[in-house]
Amino acid sequence: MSLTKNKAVLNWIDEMAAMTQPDQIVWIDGSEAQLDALRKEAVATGEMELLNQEKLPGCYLHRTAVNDVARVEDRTFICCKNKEDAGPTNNWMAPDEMYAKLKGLYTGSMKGRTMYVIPYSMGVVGSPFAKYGIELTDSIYVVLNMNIMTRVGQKVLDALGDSPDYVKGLHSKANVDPENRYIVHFPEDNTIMSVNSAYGGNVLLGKKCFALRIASAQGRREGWMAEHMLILGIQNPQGEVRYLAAAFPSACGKTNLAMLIPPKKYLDAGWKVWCVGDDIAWIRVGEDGRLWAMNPEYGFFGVAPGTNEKSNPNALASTRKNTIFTNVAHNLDDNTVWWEGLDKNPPKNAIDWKGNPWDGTTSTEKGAHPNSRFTAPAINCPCISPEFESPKGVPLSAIVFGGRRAKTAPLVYQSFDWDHGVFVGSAMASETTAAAAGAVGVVRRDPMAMLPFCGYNMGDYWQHWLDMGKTVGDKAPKIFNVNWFRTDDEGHFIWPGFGDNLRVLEWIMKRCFNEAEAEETAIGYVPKAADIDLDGTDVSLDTLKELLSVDKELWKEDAKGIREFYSKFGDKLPAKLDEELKALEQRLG
Ligand code: GTP
Ligand code: SPV
Ligand code: MN
Repeated sequence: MSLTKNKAVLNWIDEMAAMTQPDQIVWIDGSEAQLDALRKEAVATGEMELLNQEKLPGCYLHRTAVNDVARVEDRTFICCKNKEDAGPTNNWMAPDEMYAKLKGLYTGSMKGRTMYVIPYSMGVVGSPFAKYGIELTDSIYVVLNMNIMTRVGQKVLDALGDSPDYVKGLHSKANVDPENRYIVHFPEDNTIMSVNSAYGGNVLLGKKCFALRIASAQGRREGWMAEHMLILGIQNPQGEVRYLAAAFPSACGKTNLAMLIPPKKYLDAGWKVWCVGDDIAWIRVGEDGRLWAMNPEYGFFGVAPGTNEKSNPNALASTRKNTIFTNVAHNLDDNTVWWEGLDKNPPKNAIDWKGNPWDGTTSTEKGAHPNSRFTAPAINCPCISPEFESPKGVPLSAIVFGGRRAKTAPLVYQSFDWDHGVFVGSAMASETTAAAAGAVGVVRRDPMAMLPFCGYNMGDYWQHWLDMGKTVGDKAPKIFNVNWFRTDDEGHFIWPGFGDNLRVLEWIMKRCFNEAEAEETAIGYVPKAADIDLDGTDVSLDTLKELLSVDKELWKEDAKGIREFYSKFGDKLPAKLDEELKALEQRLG
């Protein structure tokens, strides 16, 4: 039975059902009774496994196909009328051609299956900043994950009323055929179509597809921004909470930074970090003329490997109930989960992420896939911010960019001003990770951590950033760049990272409130070494100086790389960014 009288919604569902031909259509109302029946069904069919309910109440394990464990960037498309509007960093096909191609793949793809209709909201239902979507899917796993990651159910349809203003999302896992896998966005139609995958970012359409690719295009039209950013609040010993948003590429530390636990000295002094979001920020100009950031999601789809009691206790705590684990190792002795970096005691009697028997004490194979994930409700997080459900979000004092750079980028630096900060973001580079299919550890340009997620021409996107800066003027957040990943000659990380990153955030926040000094370099303002508190670390002052050093020769090389990257954008490159690059080249000599 349908849960709405909305004609636009009903007509579209009719059309999609006629094409995919499901045996039945089930509307997700958001009730616990319905969700629980779906969990039981998924367990009965083997789609999910029920874990130890004493140790992990409400938790399940799921394994995806071995060929389907990460986002697929080379099969992700932005289909707008003009190719130029997708830009040189996106795959493009003409909308008509793509719709026709997809029709072939979707026709009959849900035969013998149920089509679930998931009404969901990005942001607090009913708030002026929320946006609604409907995802049609033939996967219970998708329904249950969407229910954790977004606000789902009847309340969303009630808030939508008879408005046609929602994002249409069609997902069919079809045969999970990698050769016919497509993740397609039609920003001009607010439509997403995903086929032949059943993995995370490819199929939880509220996340990267809507909240970044479609929303970035909406934000450009409507004067706001959708960014691949965590949002956190830092409470200082005086009790003030100051907020920042940070863009790091996939698997480069957003979840970890967002849930940071301060080092002992800071804890004792009364510092606390509040998590508002760990992956996506929607940023608008507030009534006070400042930039405000809200997290449109409702849960975390976090990287499991490396998460442990020491590195990120808050993330681990978030996964102790009502969580779905994907592609981790299954410990058969106590029916729990394990992943590399959880502890030093891998299970002996286990099933690995591929579904094979696995003895962690002897096997050289990994138990969990490097991109294995947990889907956990945000409210599970011990440090979730009291502002998490505040519809308009929190006011930003700082925006931070960062990536994985073994060399070149110092631990932290500040841009000279907003426009220079946009340049810094546009020139970001980072080593690729397991979050996307393809080679790992290759340095590539990843502007604002949005390379795989920008729903329009990246040149226009940079111009939008410059324009937003003009709108907020001197109320703009200060812009910084960080790098937790500098390595020594043996390839070891030099900076301890994780909780100790607060030492860097402290300097960043002080800079925003004129409470700390800096040294001017060719690339921006760098802290005076004495201004980063090393008390309680093993880091020596010399090592810190090394971490903060700017090697002009490496930067000259980098500037060449930026120029080459920029050349792809032709006249879409904002003149201002070309000027910023020339100014950098001049400062480097
Ligand atoms: P997505 O969910 O893919 O967008 O990733 P993310 O940016 O949230 O990355 P996440 O915080 O999950 O971190 C990914 C990996 O980076 C994990 O293996 C972490 O252990 C590692 N990591 C995070 N922070 C640090 C740090 O400060 N130093 C070091 N050396 N590693 C870190
Ligand atoms: C990322 O890859 O940046 C993620 C995971 O956050 S996914 O949802 O798969 O995109
Ligand atoms: Mn992400």
